[in-house]
Amino acid sequence: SKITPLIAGNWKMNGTTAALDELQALAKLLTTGEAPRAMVVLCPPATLLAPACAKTASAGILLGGQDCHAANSGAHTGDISAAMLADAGAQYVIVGHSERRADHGETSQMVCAKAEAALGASLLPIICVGETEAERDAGKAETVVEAQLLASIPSAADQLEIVVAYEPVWAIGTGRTPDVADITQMHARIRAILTDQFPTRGNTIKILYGGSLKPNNAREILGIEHVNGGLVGGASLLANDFYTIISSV
Ligand code: G2H
Repeated sequence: SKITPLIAGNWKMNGTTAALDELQALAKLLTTGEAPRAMVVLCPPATLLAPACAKTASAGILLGGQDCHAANSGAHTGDISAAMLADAGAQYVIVGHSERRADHGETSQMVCAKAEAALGASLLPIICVGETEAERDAGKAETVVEAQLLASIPSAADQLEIVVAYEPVWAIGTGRTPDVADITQMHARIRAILTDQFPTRGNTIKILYGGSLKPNNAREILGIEHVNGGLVGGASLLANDFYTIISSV
């Protein structure tokens, strides 16, 4: 398709400066091997963004944050703004990951405000949605994802670039993935919603799949229509595994 695929790694709360060696190894694989078809984004802990820049720039690896506050600055102890992430070298930021929604009570309205803040700081937000296992079992997966999409994506998405990540909650870190047919159906549904909501850009918004994407299932999942790349957690921590996934596109 004409959409350039994107593979994003999400290190979550993993990695100290020692992990920069792994990043160096990834950079080496990317510069010595065949040039990947996909764009590569790595979202390390915010503490590693600035030191990661030196390792990633020459290999074309882009950097992202894992969350941002909706405000630019102010009395928000412990939070990080989109402008701060940009200043540390990020070009992307994940917002609304299910772990943020679950652990920090983030609603879709809050996620939307974060995505707007990201766009305001010239970051591309990677906006995450996905149903729980109970919701899927109840036949509500598509309804839940649709409601999350409509409430989480800023209207500016028809003028500015955003990325959507579909991550079924029950597939995250569990080693379980949906059937190809289920991913196919959900991504087609998401594409239809995006095209309907955003007549100008909806057709080109990247829709990533996330949830136990591994070297052994990447080729099949990344080959599905309207899967424009992946958001990789656990398997992005090891350079060889992440590189295998990147090379599967
Ligand atoms: C989903 C994914 C990355 P994992 O959260 O965001 O993690 O690949 O470990 O399931």
